[in-house]
Amino acid sequence: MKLRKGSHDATGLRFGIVVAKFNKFVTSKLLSSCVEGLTTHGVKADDIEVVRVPGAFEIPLVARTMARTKQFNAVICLGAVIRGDTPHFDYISAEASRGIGQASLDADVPIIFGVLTTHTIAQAIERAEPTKFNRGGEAARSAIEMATVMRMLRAGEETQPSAEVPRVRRARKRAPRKHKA
Ligand code: INI
Repeated sequence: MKLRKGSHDATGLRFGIVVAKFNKFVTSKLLSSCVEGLTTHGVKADDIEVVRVPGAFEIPLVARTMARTKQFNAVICLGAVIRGDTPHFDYISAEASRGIGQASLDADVPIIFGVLTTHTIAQAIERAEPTKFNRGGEAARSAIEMATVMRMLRAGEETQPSAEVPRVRRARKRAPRKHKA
């Protein structure tokens, strides 16, 4: 059996981030957690390039353009689309998700969907909060995992069995045996 899976060691990798300014009170938190997630896994600050766009609708074009430069091992998209009283939410969120997926396939580079789509402002805040769902940090980890697995696939390498973390089976605690007197 051949096994290939990404790692979380991002040393030497380069990342692009596209972040929407719309709902900045949420997206600025996503951005800081994402950058922190990348740097704690070994990415140098100089190897991260951030581009701001007006809203989530504008993310796919910029993500695709960045990815097509081939200067980045992965591109991360960050945004927050929050439902309002009109159908606007449905158009923006559908176009952002479809466009980001398409951009990744077109450019042949991992592009990560770190765009929140929520019913309420409270849900968005909760998901951007580093101490709660921390979707910014999660997007960083997904980007590293995809960048490393794609590098491996392209080089035709395999994950060494020793790199696998063995599952530790916990012994069930037994009641002490009663000894006959
Ligand atoms: N953009 C977002 O990123 N989030 C939203 O919640 C949002 N809403 O609700 O309108 C939003 N709209 C702006 C949109 O992304 C574009 O920037 C705009 O339509 C110009 O093309």
